[in-house]
Amino acid sequence: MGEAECNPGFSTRAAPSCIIVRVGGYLGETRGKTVTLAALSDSAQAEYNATAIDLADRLAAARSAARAAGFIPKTEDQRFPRHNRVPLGVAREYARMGNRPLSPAVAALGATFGATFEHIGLTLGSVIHGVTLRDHDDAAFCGFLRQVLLERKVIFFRDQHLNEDEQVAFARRFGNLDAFPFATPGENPYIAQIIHDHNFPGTENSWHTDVTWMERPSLGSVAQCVQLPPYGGDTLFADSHAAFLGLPQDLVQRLEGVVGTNDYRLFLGNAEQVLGSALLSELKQKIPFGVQHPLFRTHPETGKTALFFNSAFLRHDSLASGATGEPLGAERSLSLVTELLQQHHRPEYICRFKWTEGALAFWDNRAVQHYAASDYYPHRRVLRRVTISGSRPYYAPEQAPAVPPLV
Ligand SMILES: O=C(O)CCC(=O)C(=O)O
Ligand SMILES: [Fe+2]
Repeated sequence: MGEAECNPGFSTRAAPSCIIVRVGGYLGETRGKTVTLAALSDSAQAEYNATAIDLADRLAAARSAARAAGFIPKTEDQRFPRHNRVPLGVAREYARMGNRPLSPAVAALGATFGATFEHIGLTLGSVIHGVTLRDHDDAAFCGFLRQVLLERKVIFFRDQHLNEDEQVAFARRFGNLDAFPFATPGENPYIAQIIHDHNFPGTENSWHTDVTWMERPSLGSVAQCVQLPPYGGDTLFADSHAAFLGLPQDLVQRLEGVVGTNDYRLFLGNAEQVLGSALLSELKQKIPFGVQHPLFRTHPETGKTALFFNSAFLRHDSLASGATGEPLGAERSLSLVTELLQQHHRPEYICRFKWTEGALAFWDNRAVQHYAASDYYPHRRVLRRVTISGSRPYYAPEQAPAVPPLV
């Protein structure tokens, strides 16, 4: 019998080991046996709704009477209960930003260049409209972009369509560049091509900050979309400062001063067969294989602490005390990393950028993690990336600007 022939509000779907019975929008499920859920009669449903409506009115009246008598949550702990610190992380970071997405001084500076801002997240991510990057190579404009990047952590531009050399020249205005040994270079050797299709599905779909296998991981990356899949292919960015501020207090204590070892094993795969052992050993000789970084990183320009790791490059069993070098041991290390990996993916920390061809993203690797949604297979997606040289990560909590009391 098809659903159309059933009683309205009651339908059954049978699968070999599972019977699902739907009653008035409620889905009951059991495995391996048939259940029957009786729909409420019309009169019982009406009686239930009358009771619920009456209760809703009385509860709302009681709450507003309590508010009038001064019972409103006042402390941080009352507003943000300990079991749910994620919104608190965002609120604290936003408070530290002055409870506005961008400082008036930087917004005013932007206006002098004809820039307008579309903020796509509360604490991170702004599309800067009204500027054509190839027209600007002056220090004042780059200083402005640097300020916006420091405040917004990741910035975007649409319809730039820079060629390889122009993209490299743009990135170079913000520092030296790191060539990338593990991707196919473009015609310009500072371009890393990120190409995915039916033979090579997207692989950057894990939360990470770039190139933590380097002793001095890149300051930031500048990526431009060259070819879009028909659907999907967005890149998500998560605020590593808010993620730090939203950590449960006991996890902060357990991670304080902890370092982890990062390496580029991900890129080696079946390297012995593909590269040959001579090239492989030359590679490991020239690029250190296994470098330690702190999990809490001080941003060298803002002083803010970030939760800093790359889930793919960090050796999950490698955590150690930064002070003594003593390993935490595999079991403790793995369990801490399991907790770490749950932080950045909370939607509250995230903004999501929908690419258009010719759009450009510039992210601060010291302030955000990113995740390229691999949701467009078998279609082709092409990005070009340039990375700007960074500095050795360190942790100096005394440099962190204070978080003001929440309003
Ligand atoms: O493909 C993307 O959106 C970003 C890939 C990535 O992780 C990177 O370029 O660092
Ligand atoms: Fe990346």
